[in-house]
Amino acid sequence: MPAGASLTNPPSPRPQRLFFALWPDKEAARALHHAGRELQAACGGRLTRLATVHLTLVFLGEVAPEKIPRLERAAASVREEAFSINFNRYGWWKHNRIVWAMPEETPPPLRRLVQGLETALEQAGISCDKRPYVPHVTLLRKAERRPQGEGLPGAAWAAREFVLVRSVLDREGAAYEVIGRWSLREEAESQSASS
Ligand code: 2AM
Repeated sequence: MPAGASLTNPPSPRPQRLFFALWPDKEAARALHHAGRELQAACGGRLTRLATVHLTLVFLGEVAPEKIPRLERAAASVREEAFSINFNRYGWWKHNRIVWAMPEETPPPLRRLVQGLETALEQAGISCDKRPYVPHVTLLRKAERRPQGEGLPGAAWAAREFVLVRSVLDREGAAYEVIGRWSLREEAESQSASS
């Protein structure tokens, strides 16, 4: 038993690193992973694994496990329509050496989804990253040179649900586990809800 712990007063479970995200279908994941591989040839760096390609919506950071039910209720209160995104811009951030894919234009339902989640979390008393939202899929980390992304095809992605993800660091980088999922409304459903 670790020093300081006792049977009558067990140590509280460890905080978990969590974030809300969109997870791509197989085709979109493959297209983005392929783009990452092409870009890697020119700019080096570490390629995001196919299984971990994702779009972060809201980053929560370390969350105490007892807050998770509240977090889930907040997520369930967010109602947004399904939408599609076309990741057709490739570029990098020099300061953190990330090579990314972005949509040329952010779809309004994506922006509303992020704002809806942030508001629901705030009302539930759960803090999250407050920096302005920049939708991006990280394709490479520790890139050595600026990418030349011209001529690469875009990747279309149909978002039908959002997920809550736990991130655990392992020897290969971050391993992600989906611990909750919520559907976005299909068009017919959105129309009948708004009429
Ligand atoms: P990144 O790919 O740009 O690093 C899991 O770490 C996910 O959360 C990644 O998509 C990562 O974005 C994002 N993330 C990590 N730390 C973050 C932070 N402090 N603020 C916002 N997003 C963060």
